[in-house]
Amino acid sequence: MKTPINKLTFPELPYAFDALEPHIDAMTMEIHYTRHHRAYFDNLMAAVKDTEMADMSFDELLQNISKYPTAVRNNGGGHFNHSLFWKVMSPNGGGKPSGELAAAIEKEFESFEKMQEQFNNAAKTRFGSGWAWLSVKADKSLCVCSSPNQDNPLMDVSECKGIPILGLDVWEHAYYLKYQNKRPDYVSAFWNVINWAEVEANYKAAL
Ligand code: MN3
Repeated sequence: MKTPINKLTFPELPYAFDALEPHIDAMTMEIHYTRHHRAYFDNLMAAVKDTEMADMSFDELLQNISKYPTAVRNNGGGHFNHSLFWKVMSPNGGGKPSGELAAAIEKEFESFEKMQEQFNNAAKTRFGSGWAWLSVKADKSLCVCSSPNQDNPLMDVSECKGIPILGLDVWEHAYYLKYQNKRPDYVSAFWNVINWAEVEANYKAAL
């Protein structure tokens, strides 16, 4: 996002709280969007107010995040990550990608199923709170990884740099009400709501 940070707005949720049932329950969606994401957004705005960061583009800030306060890293990451997360899900989601994205996945991972296996593994084995990602690297190839806390592959501190095109929130707040400690069940359910048209649009934009 090239938008200056002080011009960012809190995004609309593109569907109703109960739209992703039964895979993601309505109460989790409501709390996650209206409280967790809202808090990251409000805290980001408060952290950049009256600083040089306010006029920077959001992408530029994330790409240079090591120079800025931890509150900006955590809340800026939180805002970016959740904004992406809501959009890569849809009540009409699921299935498999098509077109250029499908071809790129087969080229990199051999098959959709092998990419899925790597992604599931990244999501399940991230210890504590974090995210799993499918990203486009600088050489335009795809990669799967996970990150701690609210970090993401755009950040200069990331161990797996790239432009994220698909992300899964594996913080307990994303699944605990419905799945309790069974993170693998939540990770499996995610595939039923992925909006592949959006992920493919993200892929094309990243090239
Ligand atoms: Mn979250």
